[in-house]
Amino acid sequence: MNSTARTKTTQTITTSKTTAKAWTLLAAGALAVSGGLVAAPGAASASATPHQAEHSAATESADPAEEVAQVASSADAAQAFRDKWEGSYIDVDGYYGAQCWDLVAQYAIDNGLPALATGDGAAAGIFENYDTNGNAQYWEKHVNSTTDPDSVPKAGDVLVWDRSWGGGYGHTAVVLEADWNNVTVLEQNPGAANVSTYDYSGVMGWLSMK
Ligand SMILES: [Ca+2]
Repeated sequence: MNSTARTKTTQTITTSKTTAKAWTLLAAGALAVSGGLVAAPGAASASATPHQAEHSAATESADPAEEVAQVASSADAAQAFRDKWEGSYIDVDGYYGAQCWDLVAQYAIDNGLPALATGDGAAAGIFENYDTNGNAQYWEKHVNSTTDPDSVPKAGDVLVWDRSWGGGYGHTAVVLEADWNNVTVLEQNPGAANVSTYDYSGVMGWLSMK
């Protein structure tokens, strides 16, 4: 896993993604407008390849509605969690005081799920042992990519850092907001539940509630 900070900027990624989509739509006789790409009225019927335009539109609009609903729900969960716990010391297991793990465990519990399992007692284990610790039943795993522009966590995901963090135990927190370069989380240890912003150094990935 590459634990170095991402080097590509948001602008680079946006340009790259826009260019790719623009090519598809323009090839189908569509029109790019500022703030997004929208097919020009009548473009499909005037195009030599209307089926390509229809296919593109269907492909891009079928799942996003469902995706938007999930994102909203997940963001709501993150906001509710922050409203309830920011400034508090959370100690779910009664061991070692308010650890980083206690916060994400409480987050799972608040959402009707079992406390996130580590498999080995380390925060990093939440992610490293995903295939065996039981988290797969309730959470979807996303590996942090330094090249895939879609590799950005959403509000409400549980972020997990590698063992370069936390004195070899890793680190974990609840995502409040994220873009390609930075992620803002609610975390604890050190300190009570608090909001911090980081780049992606050492981030192995994140888990999304299924
Ligand atoms: Ca604890």
